[in-house]
This record gives sequence, C-alpha cells and structure tokens, in this order.
Amino acid sequence: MRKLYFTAGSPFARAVRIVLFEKGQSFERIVSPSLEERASATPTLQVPTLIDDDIHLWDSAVILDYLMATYPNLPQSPEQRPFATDYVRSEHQLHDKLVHATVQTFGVSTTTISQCHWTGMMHADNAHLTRCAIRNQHLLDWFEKELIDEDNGFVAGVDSVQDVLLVCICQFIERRPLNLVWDSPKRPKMRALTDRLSKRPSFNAEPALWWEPGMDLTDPDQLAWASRATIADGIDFPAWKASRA
Ligand SMILES: N[C@@H](CCC(=O)N[C@@H](CS)C(=O)NCC(=O)O)C(=O)O
Repeated sequence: MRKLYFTAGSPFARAVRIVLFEKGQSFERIVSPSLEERASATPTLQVPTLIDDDIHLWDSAVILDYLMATYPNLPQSPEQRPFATDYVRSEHQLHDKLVHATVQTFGVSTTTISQCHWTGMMHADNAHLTRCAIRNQHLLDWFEKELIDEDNGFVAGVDSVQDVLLVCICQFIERRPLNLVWDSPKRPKMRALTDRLSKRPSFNAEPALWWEPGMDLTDPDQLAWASRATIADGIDFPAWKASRA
C-alpha cells in the first residue's frame, strides 16, 4: 500500500498530495508522524516521505520526479488547463531543475521563519531570519521574471510541478500570521498563477490550512474556517474562537 508521511501544513508535502491527486493515486495518510515514526521512515526526520511498495523516498523534489515519471495524469475536462506530463522538460532539464531548486529554497526560507516564529523568535529580531525574509523578496522578483505571462506559468500551455510548489508556498504564507507577504502589484504573473491553480480540483481537495498553536484541525468547524482564512481577512485563530464563544 502506498503511504505518505506528512503534516497538514507542510507546503512541500501539499505539492506531493496535489500531484498524487492529479494522477488519481490514493494513499494512506500518516499525518503528523511522531519522531519515532519519522526516524523509521527517513534519516532527515522530515516530511514528506513516500513509501510506494518497495520504493521508499524522501525530499519532495525526488518524490515529485518519481510520481511524474511513474504515473499518467487523470483524464481532464477540456476546460481545465492540462497538467504537465514531465517533472522537467527533456529539452530544458537544467533550467527546469534550477527553477525547482529555487522554489524549494523559497520553501525552506519560509518554513524556517515559520518554525522559529512558533518558538518565539520573530524574523525581524534575528539576523539569519531577516536574511531569509529578504531572500524571499529577491526570489519572488526572480519568479515573476521567470513566469511566462499572466496566462502561463513556468512552462507554456500546462500547469507544471514547479508552478504547483510555488503556489503551495505562497498559500502557506497567506495562512500563517508571520508578517510575510508574497503578493504585490509588481507581481501580476504570480497573482494570476495563484488564482488559476487555486481553481484546480486538486488544490481544493488538498487545501492549504491556516495554522496557529492551539488549533485542532480535527474539529470540522475549525477545519472549514482554516481552509478559508487568509492574512488578508485580518482575523486570527484566537479572534475566530472568541467570535464563537
Ligand atoms: N527539502 C525537503 C524539505 C522538507 C521540510 O523542510 N519539511 C519540513 C515540514 S515543511 C519538516 O519536516 N520539518 C521538520 C524538521 O525539519 O525537523 C523537501 O523538499 O521535502
């Protein structure tokens, strides 16, 4: 049986879940694995980790490469933009791998800020985290240049794996009160990409969730709120909870 170890918030794992959906592949969900479970699955102790029969993989880039090479896409309705058939295009391998690695760096910068935030270390008060936040703005400007136009992402005519991971990280930023932003009037291609991918059934089936300490995402009302809430709404979890008391 195929098994995915992940946490509900991880943008890397969400990209893998979205691609599994695009390929119609079901999987057993090992959510929020304990340290012991992580250690038995991967030396990195990180999520996502995928077990697919005798194939055992970690690191989202390796997993995504494997899924794209192994499983065909589900048939799609003609109105929907096609999902890419390759992890990287054979004639642009180096470029597409560079884009993927750069999007992963954006993810690492962002999740490092997030992890430290919940331990009480704000990025503005720490030199390394301040560098991560500055790096993010440089990366976002580079992504805006690399995206083709408002109708296409990194690859013309299809929604690519790199598009998926980029949008997962942007939506992670929108659902954490971390004092980070990705959206800007000077980045119309990024906004168009995020709007377009948000409408894919796979993005709705595997939603980005608001998260703050104290949240229990097994409560259906809270889960529904967490799937909708963004930093643009100006309301956080304590305020939402108080509004229902
Ligand atoms: N390069 C890895 C990064 C994965 C990663 O950073 N996962 C985070 C969750 S978003 C994690 O497991 N953090 C826990 C830890 O580092 O101990 C990938 O792309 O899969």
